[in-house]
Amino acid sequence: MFQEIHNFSLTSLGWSDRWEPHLAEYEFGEAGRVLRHDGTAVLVATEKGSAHIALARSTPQIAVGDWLVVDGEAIVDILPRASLLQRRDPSTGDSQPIAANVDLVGIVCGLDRPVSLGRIQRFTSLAWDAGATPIVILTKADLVEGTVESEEAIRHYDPAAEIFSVSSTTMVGIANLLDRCVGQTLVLVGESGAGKSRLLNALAGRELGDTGSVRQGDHKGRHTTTARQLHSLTGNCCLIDTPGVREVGIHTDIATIDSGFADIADFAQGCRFNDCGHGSEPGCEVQSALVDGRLSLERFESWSQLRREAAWAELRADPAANHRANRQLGRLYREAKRSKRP
Ligand SMILES: Nc1nc2c(ncn2[C@@H]2O[C@H](COP(=O)(O)OP(=O)(O)OP(=O)(O)O)[C@@H](O)[C@H]2O)c(=O)[nH]1
Ligand SMILES: [Mg+2]
Ligand SMILES: [Zn+2]
Repeated sequence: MFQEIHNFSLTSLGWSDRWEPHLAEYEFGEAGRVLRHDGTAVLVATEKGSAHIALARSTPQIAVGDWLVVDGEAIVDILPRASLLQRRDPSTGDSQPIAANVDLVGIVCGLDRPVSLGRIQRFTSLAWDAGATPIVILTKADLVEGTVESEEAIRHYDPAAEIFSVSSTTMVGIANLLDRCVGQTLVLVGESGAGKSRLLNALAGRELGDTGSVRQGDHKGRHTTTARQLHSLTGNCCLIDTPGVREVGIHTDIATIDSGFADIADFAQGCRFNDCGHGSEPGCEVQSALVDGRLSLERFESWSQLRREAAWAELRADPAANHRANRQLGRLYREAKRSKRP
């Protein structure tokens, strides 16, 4: 039975015209969005309310944010996804879905600890790869003198970064961020203790997510949030809170990495040789951009690093391409070694 705990409209759950033709293909059933995934059951919201639906062994992998066609308490199908954010398990190489049908990936960093540019770049790549737009959210602005330095460090690394500095205690920047999220589904990712759940509460204007304290000294969080959950906020914004993760594995390919580094791709267009490795080749525009400061060394190195990781990921995903990938890897390593030389 559907419990009438909320009066959901499909629009408030993120429904839009784009889904209509997909739903129209089904003779019966109605649309419902997955709010939570408990392993053996999903919490699904339809216009009638929300209900827990047990998953059969044959049910395909469902992610929070998925749109389902449900008939009573049966899952008929999953509507084709507009985007899928997934992470790669660093130990097994398997990919795990984080959230489906997200428009924005909010990369949350607490200003009470050093901002990790590497982590931001990894999540940025994951977001583009998912088919979503990354935004960087610097929380706890109330705890620091100013946010400009951190913002500049991030922009130095990624000139196109969209950055929101906020405080969930003084509410500085919250209205601005809410404006950005109208009509969109935003998933919050980042380290434990970064302030994701507190931010959810600040954006919602009520207590939806549990928040926990951080340890004195190293500011590490306590993994307060244990499950991903989608919340419907005002402005038809849907927000998915996630448990903190420390390491994110790259699950993407070289072309996607490059699409997040359009400036480097532009420079590469100017290289004398089509297959320039951007090392010591004559007429390399990337190297000259490094020399005259149009491109920062940090950004170039993170691009090289992510490309190597993507090459590994491609290799794991397709052992048949071993030979080709090995040769490519060898070349990437040689390039990286060369680029490290002053
Ligand atoms: N001063 C201040 N403290 C904040 C702010 N945002 C979060 N905090 C505090 O930081 C601690 C961690 O916040 P949470 O929201 O629980 O962090 P989280 O990212 O959800 O952590 P996990 O659920 O473990 O992944 C809590 O003590 C919050 O009160 C902020 O803007 N300003
Ligand atoms: Mg939390
Ligand atoms: Zn070059």
